[in-house]
This record gives sequence, C-alpha cells and structure tokens, in this order.
Amino acid sequence: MAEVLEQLAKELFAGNAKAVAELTSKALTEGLKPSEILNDGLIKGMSEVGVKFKANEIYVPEVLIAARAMKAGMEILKPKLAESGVEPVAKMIIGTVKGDLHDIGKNLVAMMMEGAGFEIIDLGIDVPAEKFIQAVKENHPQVVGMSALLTTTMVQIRENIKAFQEAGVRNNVKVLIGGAPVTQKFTDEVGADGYAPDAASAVDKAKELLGIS
Ligand code: B1M
Repeated sequence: MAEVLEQLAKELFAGNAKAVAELTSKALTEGLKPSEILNDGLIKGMSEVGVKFKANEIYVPEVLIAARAMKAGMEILKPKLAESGVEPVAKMIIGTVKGDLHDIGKNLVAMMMEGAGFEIIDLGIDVPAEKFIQAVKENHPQVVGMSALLTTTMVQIRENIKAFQEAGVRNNVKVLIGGAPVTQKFTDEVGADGYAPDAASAVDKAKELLGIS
C-alpha cells in the first residue's frame, strides 16, 4: 500500500487533523483514487480507533479528536468522491429520541458510522416519531439509529417502532438502538433489529444487519 496512506491512517488514529488534511491532499496530488484514500487511509485509521475504543485502550476524548481529524480529511475528499461517483456504504438516519437531550454518545456513533463510509443524516436531539418517519420517507435510508440515555425516554423507542409500523415504513429499514439504559433484552422486547453497547459496535452491528462484510 502507498506510504502516504499508511501515514494517513496513522495520523488519523493519533487525531492529528492538520496532518490528515495535508496527507489527504498529498495522496490526491500523487494520483491515488479517492476511494482508495477513503478506504485504505481514513477508514483504516478510524477502524483502528474503533477497535481500541471497544477494548477500552482509548476513551471518548481520543475518539472525538480522531473524529475531528476524520472530518478534516473528509472535507477535502468529499468533493472528489462525489466527482468519481463513489457511493456511500449505506445511508443512516440517526437521532436521540423525543424528550431526551443527551447527544454525546449519539454523535460518537454518527462519527464512527461516517468513518466507516456510511452517509449520515443526523436529526439531532428530542426527535419525535413523526420526524423520524418523515426523514425515512424523504431519504430512504437503510438504517435508522435511535439513541436514548434515560430510563424515562428509552420507552419512546417502542413508540417509534409502533409509529413506523402504522406509517408503513417499518419494513423499509433496520432499526439500530443504543444508549446507556438500553439492553439486548429491551431491544428484543420492543422489536428493534439490533443493539450496540458502544459506537464501534454500532458500526459492526449495522454492517451485520445489512449483510455488509
Ligand atoms: Co444526564 N443523565 N440528565 N445529562 N447525563 C445521565 C444519563 C444519568 C445516568 C446521570 C445519573 O443520574 N447518574 C441520568 C439518567 C438516569 C436514568 O434515567 N437512569 C441522567 C439524568 C437523570 C439527567 C437529567 C434528568 C438531569 C436533570 O435535569 N435532573 C437531565 C435530562 C435532560 C433530558 O435529556 N431531557 C440530564 C441532562 C444532562 C446534560 C444536559 C447536563 C448532559 C448532556 C449533554 C449532552 O449530551 N450534550 C448530561 C450528561 C452529560 C450525562 C452523563 C453524565 C453522561 C452522558 C454521556 O454523554 N456519556 C450521564 C451519566 C453517565 O452516563 N455516566 C447522564 C458519554 C457517552 C459517550 O456515553 O451516551 O452512554 P453514552 O453513549 C455510548 C453508548 O451508550 C452507545 O455508544 C456511545 C459511545 O460509546 N450509544 C449508542 C449511545 N447511543 C447509541 C445509539 C446506537 C448505538 C450505541 O445506535 C443508534
């Protein structure tokens, strides 16, 4: 693999946004394909972040810093990816459920998903069922992610899934859920498709649900 891509993955893991931006430009100047820079540079670095985060070898601040570096690289790469017709892995809508204002975990999930090549539409916090449904109808995502941090708001996930069924969109999407009080048992009870305990596992679970290796 090109040396510049190895450096890119390394600097992304280290969260060095300036170096990531420079190396992304350098890789483009060297004539590397945008898809190669994305997969073998940026995503490779971010995957490593996911692995170490899952293993508790690095923590939330390091992930946020790496995500900022990813963003710096993506700003340069995005127009080139669009020009070269590279399709995102899949589209995901994400939001924190109605009544819930916590967004740090949800943002981390969104960043890791983006880092894995997903296109993310972030609906923000305090998202009512109707807003999720409208976004599904307008954007046709493959995955809808719902985050809840309170025992009083996690029940909203059940309501959202019911509302999806009533609106006739439930079968169009995989519903992935998470947040501190959410468990696999709860996921099974409310009929969501998948649960992830952390941001790195969310990437793995979304891919598993979509049959992407
Ligand atoms: Co709040 N809060 N908070 N809070 N807050 C908790 C959640 C709480 C456990 C604190 C406590 O009492 N020990 C408690 C909930 C108790 C419960 O319901 N069991 C609580 C409470 C009670 C409240 C208020 C009601 C307090 C009050 O006003 N009396 C209030 C509610 C406001 C509301 O939402 N309506 C409130 C407010 C706030 C702040 C606004 C001050 C602030 C949020 C700021 C923000 O998010 N922008 C806040 C914070 C920071 C916390 C704690 C301290 C930290 C949450 C956090 O960001 N963790 C939290 C205590 C704690 O968790 N230790 C607490 C870091 C983050 C990376 O982890 O969000 O778990 P987490 O996300 C993880 C995983 O859960 C998972 O991946 C993430 C990354 O690995 N994940 C997903 C999350 N979403 C996922 C989605 C997925 C998959 C995985 O798929 C789609």
